[in-house]
Amino acid sequence: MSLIGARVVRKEDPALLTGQGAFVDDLAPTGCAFMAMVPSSEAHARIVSIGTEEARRAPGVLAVWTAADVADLPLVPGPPGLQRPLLAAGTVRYLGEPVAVVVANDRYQASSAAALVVVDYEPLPVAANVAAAMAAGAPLVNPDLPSNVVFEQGLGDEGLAELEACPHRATLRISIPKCAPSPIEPTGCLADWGPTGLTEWVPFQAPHHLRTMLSRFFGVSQDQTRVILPEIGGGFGSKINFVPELFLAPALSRFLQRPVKYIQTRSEAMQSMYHGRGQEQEVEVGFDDDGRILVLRAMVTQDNGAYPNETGMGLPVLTTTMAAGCYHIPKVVTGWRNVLTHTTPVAAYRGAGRPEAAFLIERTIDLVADELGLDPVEVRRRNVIRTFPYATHSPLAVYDSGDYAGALDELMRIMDYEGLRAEQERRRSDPDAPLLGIGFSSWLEIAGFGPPGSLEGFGHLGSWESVQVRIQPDGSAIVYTGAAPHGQGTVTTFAQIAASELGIPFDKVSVRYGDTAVVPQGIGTMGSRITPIGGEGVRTASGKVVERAKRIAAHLLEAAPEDVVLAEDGFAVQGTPSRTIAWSEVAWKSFQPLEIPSDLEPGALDATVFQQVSNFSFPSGAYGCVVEIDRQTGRVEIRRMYLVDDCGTVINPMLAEGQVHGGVAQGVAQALYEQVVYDDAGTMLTGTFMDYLVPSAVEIPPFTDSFVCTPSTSNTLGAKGIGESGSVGAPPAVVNAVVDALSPLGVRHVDMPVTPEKVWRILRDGTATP
Ligand code: MCN
Repeated sequence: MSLIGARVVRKEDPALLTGQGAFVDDLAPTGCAFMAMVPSSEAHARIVSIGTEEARRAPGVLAVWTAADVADLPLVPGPPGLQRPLLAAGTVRYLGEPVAVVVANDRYQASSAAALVVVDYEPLPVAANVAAAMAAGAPLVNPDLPSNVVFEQGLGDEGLAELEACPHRATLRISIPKCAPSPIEPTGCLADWGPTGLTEWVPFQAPHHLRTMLSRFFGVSQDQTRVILPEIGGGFGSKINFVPELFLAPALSRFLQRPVKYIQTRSEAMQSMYHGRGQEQEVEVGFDDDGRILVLRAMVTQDNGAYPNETGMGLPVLTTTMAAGCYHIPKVVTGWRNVLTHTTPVAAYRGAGRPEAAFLIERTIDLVADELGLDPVEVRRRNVIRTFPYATHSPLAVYDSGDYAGALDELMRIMDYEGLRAEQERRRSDPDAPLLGIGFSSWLEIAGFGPPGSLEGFGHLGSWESVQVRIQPDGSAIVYTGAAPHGQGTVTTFAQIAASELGIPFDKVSVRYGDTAVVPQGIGTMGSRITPIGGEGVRTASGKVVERAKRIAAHLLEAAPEDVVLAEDGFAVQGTPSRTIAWSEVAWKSFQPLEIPSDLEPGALDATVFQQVSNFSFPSGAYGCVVEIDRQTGRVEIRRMYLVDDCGTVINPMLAEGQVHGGVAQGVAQALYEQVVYDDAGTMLTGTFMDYLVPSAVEIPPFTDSFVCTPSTSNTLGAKGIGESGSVGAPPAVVNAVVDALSPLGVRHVDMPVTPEKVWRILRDGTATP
């Protein structure tokens, strides 16, 4: 009867496939006005003047606002003391920062008029990267702060003596460039102030938090503030951040007494949608003759862009928390710093700090193997953790369960490692054959954000999720949840869990989310939490409903409650299968006082839980990658990726595989293609998809999938998150394969993205320096 583990097709798809899903841009209420932003054309400059007259006179224009017009409004919600303005006031701090906003009767009038706003800038010195921002005399991004380093936890001397005592030592410097999240739907919103208050339709990952912030921002009660999620075309973390547009549209709607819509263009998304990644890592590692790692010291410097936010500042914390990966390392010392630069703000992007951690430790493992001339798989085997729970160097991370060696064994089984090494040897002696590289990553990440108290400093992340399960009088079930999915199949997953727990057919279970007037409280999507926390909530709430329903069923069947068991779409008396009653009958009778036990109150069969869990979950896996490198052009082609995942109990293997493939696609993209580039003046050189390669199906390699399963001990489902796994595990596997292919040239490290030009230069110069 259980659907846990079944390849059920998605309930979400029929509406999307038949064009009936409504995204925010499909909504067009009567009288809707359109908003366009005027972005800064400078990375750092004093605003001398803003000329708005011509724009105001343009056809259809209803209002043009600059900082002076919003002076009475609060700042955009963010870390206290570090909040950004709605519109740049006096100074712009990154290219693309909103300077003015124009509202007109249609979007073309709005964007044409926005182009007529004339801003006179006096350019100021720019710090476009962390090196420039940390240099002596660097221009301050935030003049109210003493330096561009906003938060820092130094390494000090800790671990140095232990490092000195190690038989072998090595160092590694890694630079991880920024990525643009690039969901298929850029962001947008539609705000409407009506007689009952504000309604905002917005693709957002935490609607209740936005509701709270809107209500505070405008000084109206939560009752008068409603946030509705339309269909969402992907988010990948980028739709969890507060941006000025989400507050400007309601402000303008209130002012104009008309609905106001904003739809970001693709070019605006490249500049304004918060970027991800962006780290400099310095690693020192000490190890013995057998490749056992004894000491790891790592300093992580995070580029936060011009305005820091909670998720962005949390990135180096997550990286350093997970820096030791799945390995038992007796001494781990980590430090981090958040640095402001004159670039687009940086925030969570799929994986958020954990891809960077996996890259750090998995590159380090290969470095150790290289130093000792050992096989990288063998070095992994010698260092992996084998007993659980495992307390790490960080109080945040106590690993719940895992079988890291088992995942490696499974990887060896599916990829014919020995055959590949033999082929590599043959290729190396044939100057005309492409180089072959084989790379691994035994990655591990922290997901299921988070147990109570663990993420208090991270704004709205954690720590519970709301779920209500309600049986309708016709015997169908509705699951209401505060989880706010944006493409990952939550409706199907929750329906599978509820159907399994309630014994109600899958087709008779529906799932509602994403309207704060329908689901009053919730947290949302971040840190692959919906299945381990929200899914657990579905199970808990369903169990409570079953308990109440059993008592009524027992009363109606004239049996003892302990003898009543779930049967197909209803209940039966144990040992007497012919004595049954349907859910519909029990649900209908639950409203009738004379039909239920006298100590029960009449009312719906429902239960609400605010589900908490005892710990994060720690998904892991072993990925293998085989690359071929063209010796003439430097082009890296991935021949195949081998993916072994452990997300504990798999609820829906088809959706889990889809999640892995999507994440791996993003990981491969980061490893080989994607990189946001700024010049020293803070000008973004990768402002369009002509310069920033988001891979298509052609660039995505074939995969071989497999799963191992170590159930999580953090929830009774045994589920770990899998929504970010691929993006965590893929980059080091790909880059390790590239370095493996180039290792005869003395190459020990190549930074991402491994572009053909980079590899071509290495091949041409025959040098280890990329
Ligand atoms: N699943 C499963 N068994 C498990 C865990 C998950 O079958 N043990 C499947 C379920 O189908 C579930 C899905 O995987 O619906 C993802 O579940 P989970 O790992 O709990 O992650 P979340 O639902 O919390 O999703 C968030 C995660 C994050 S943080 C980002 S970013 C992300 C992602 O997932 N962005 C996505 N996946 C995305 N997928 C799409 N299509 N679009 C995005 O923007």
